[in-house]
Amino acid sequence: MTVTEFRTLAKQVSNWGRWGDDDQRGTLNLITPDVLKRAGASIRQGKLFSLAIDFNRKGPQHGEGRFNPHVYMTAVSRTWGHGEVTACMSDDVVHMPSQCATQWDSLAHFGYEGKYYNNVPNTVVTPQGASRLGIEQVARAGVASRGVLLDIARLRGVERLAVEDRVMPEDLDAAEARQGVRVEAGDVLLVRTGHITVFTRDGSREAMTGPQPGLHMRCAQWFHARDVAAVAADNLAVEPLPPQPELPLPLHMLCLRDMGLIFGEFFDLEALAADCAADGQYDFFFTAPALPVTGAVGAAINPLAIK
Ligand code: UVW
Repeated sequence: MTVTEFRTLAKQVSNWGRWGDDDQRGTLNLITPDVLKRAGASIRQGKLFSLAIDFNRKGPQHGEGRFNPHVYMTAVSRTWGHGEVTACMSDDVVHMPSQCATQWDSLAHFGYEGKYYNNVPNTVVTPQGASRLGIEQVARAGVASRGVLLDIARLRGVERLAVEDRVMPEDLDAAEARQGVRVEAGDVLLVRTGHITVFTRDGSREAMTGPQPGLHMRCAQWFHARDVAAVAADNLAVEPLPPQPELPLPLHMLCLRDMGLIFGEFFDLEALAADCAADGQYDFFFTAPALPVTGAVGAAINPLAIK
């Protein structure tokens, strides 16, 4: 994929101005009351799946930069009261990067050529946080909709994709056809590569954060054509790693900056995918609210799929 192709794609998928020049919610605007009602109707069996990996010191981060969560106790079973009945109370502090495990990227997380979504200059992000497009925008929009899982590993008949594999738009079409489901406007799309199992099953942080399979940048066109509200996957960056110096993380650039479409990463889709394969229901109610932390550019989350 050349830079020229990238620029052509960027023009095709741009949503700048679509919901107004001041819009900060991007494709989350596609989750309309009708979409939410349809989402509710996709709870048909009463099964619930948590799609988060565990948040603890044994998480996938290592090396410089991002680190794994630390829990510090600020009160350890402290005794309250002096009478016959004494109470005990514990409090804590959780110290972690927003992007250390299962997460949303806000629209202030990734841009290019000095701009974030909707022509917002990158100077809105300062050491104190983002004054526009922060995660509070995602939090207030909610992130609850119909979710659809497209299982690309199962489509290709493998446990997980190989490091050099790319998910192309044609794979998304083929998975829909095989699974008998269609991604509609306002849906949250979950894509399974199986890559998370290098960490959850094999315990390799290096493989989890190293070279890995992911969605090719041409998938941006597919997301745009279908009016997807958000996209999440079971790898580190939705798209393949490592980034190429001449075009770093092109799917991030096209989706977060040009479309205003947020990414969910480090989703553990294994149990959900096995259940979907068993019962044939690949759509569900999906919710993954972020905490409205003013100015943060990402959020740790516990996404839920309810069938
Ligand atoms: C990077 O910032 C590299 O990616 P992510 O959105 O996956 O956290």
